[in-house]
Amino acid sequence: MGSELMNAVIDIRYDEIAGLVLSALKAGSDPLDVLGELREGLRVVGERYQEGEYFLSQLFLAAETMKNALEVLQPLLAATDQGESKGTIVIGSIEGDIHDFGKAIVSSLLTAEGFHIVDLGVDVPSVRFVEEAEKANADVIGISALLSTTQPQSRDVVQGLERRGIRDRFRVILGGTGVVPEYALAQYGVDAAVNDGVEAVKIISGWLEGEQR
Ligand code: B12
Repeated sequence: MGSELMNAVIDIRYDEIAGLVLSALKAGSDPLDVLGELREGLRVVGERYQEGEYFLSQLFLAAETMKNALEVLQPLLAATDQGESKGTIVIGSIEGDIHDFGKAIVSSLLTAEGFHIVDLGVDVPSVRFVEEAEKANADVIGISALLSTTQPQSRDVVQGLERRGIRDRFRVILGGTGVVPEYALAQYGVDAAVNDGVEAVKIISGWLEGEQR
């Protein structure tokens, strides 16, 4: 049996969700646990959509529900003392992909850890990741891709860096629900691949706090 928050997402209670998130937080729930429950709800919605039990309209309303929840939750995830930046991360959802909740969440978590985020938005061509990373003198390129059809484009980003002879200047991390880390590492030439934002923060912090390539 899932939690009330998870069920509220599954039942697409988009008008109640903000209040439920607020109550959970007021009752002392950790924002990351709240996020976990919301994600679990979305995972079930995705499954039901895949199995034909939910229609596309319900996928959209579930997204609306998540948006309402994030309005309350996201500022807490991003809370930071705004000290000195620990490094710059250029992030975006790759071309053909408009999923952006995961990108928004991981950006908030990284901001909270003291990283500077350059958000390129959604549907971003691979070449733009390369250009913007160079322009921002970034340390890390973060690619969000939730579709099995869009994930392979992370290879194009890596190859774009190689063609310009600047592969060594950047770490590349692919993220998104459905990303299979071992497969992505073997196939796309990225430095890391994750399907969890907290894990991503650990990896990036490890890279930028001392470790040298
Ligand atoms: C919400 C949603 C939508 C919304 C997106 C709204 C929005 N603004 O983001 C809408 C309705 C628009 C949508 C559309 C579609 N969707 Co959709 N969607 C989902 C759903 C239900 C939830 C995704 C989500 O937001 N999860 C919550 C976030 C917080 O979790 P997350 O993305 O995993 O992110 C975390 C980590 O992965 C990581 N992370 C994420 N990005 C990054 C990036 C970096 C750099 C790093 C380090 C980490 C990181 O950190 C995050 C925090 O922990 C998933 C189901 C699922 N299993 O998740 C399907 C799902 C992803 N969608 C799917 C599909 C098929 C589609 C459509 C093709 C449907 C259609 N026929 O039109 C379209 C494609 C649109 C497009 N071109 O992109 C499939 C993909 C199947 C596949 N393997 O390819 C899924 C898996 C559903 C399913 N089971 O069938 N979708």
